[in-house]
Amino acid sequence: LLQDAIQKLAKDAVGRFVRPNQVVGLGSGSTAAYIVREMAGLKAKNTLLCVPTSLQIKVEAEKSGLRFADEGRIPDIDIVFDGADQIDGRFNMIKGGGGALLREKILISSAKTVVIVADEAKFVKSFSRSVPIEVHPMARTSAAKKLEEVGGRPAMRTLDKGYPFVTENGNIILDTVFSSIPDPEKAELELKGIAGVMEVGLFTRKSDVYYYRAKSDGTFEMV
Ligand code: DER
Repeated sequence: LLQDAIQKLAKDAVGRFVRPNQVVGLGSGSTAAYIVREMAGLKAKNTLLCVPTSLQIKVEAEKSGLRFADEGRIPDIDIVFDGADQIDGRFNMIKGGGGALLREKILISSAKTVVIVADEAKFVKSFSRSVPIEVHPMARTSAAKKLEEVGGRPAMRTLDKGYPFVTENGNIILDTVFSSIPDPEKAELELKGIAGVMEVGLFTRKSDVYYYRAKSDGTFEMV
């Protein structure tokens, strides 16, 4: 039922927001993949230029027969579709569960319009999960120490056999638990200031963002 809801919302979002000749940013994750699959059926598909944020979504876009823009087109992103790991009551987001947060934030910060698609479980009053923090491998210990000094509990993200997860930028991710994040905007800036931190999975609300919520009863809503 939830999959049906995501399928329906993807159809609605693509129909409502995608126009011919757009440069479209593609966020990563399984929910964003529904959007990309929906784009396969667009009549104007060949007029679009896409900018993927990971190999995962790039492969989905290739399967959908989509064309790609040169990354230099980043300032011209008309719209970006992306998922999220948590969305709080003031529409701040935790992202990075898929490890693509650095490229996702580049697109989201430059796109004219942002469309976030997420299932209802992702919408919370206040954050209740770790914050993915992308760190240069050289700073894996020094940044972890600084994160502890500001009250975080960092843990290097590993694959199932204990191998460190490495992002497409060659960095590691420290999933960091904070007891509370009263001011996500301030926290984002403070954490970004730690040497070796390449990106922080806190995305504070910017204008022109639309949120789709898929519900387990098979329906969806724009919030
Ligand atoms: O990495 C991210 O921020 C992604 O948006 C992601 O974590 C959401 O992925 P999902 O749609 O597969 O839950």
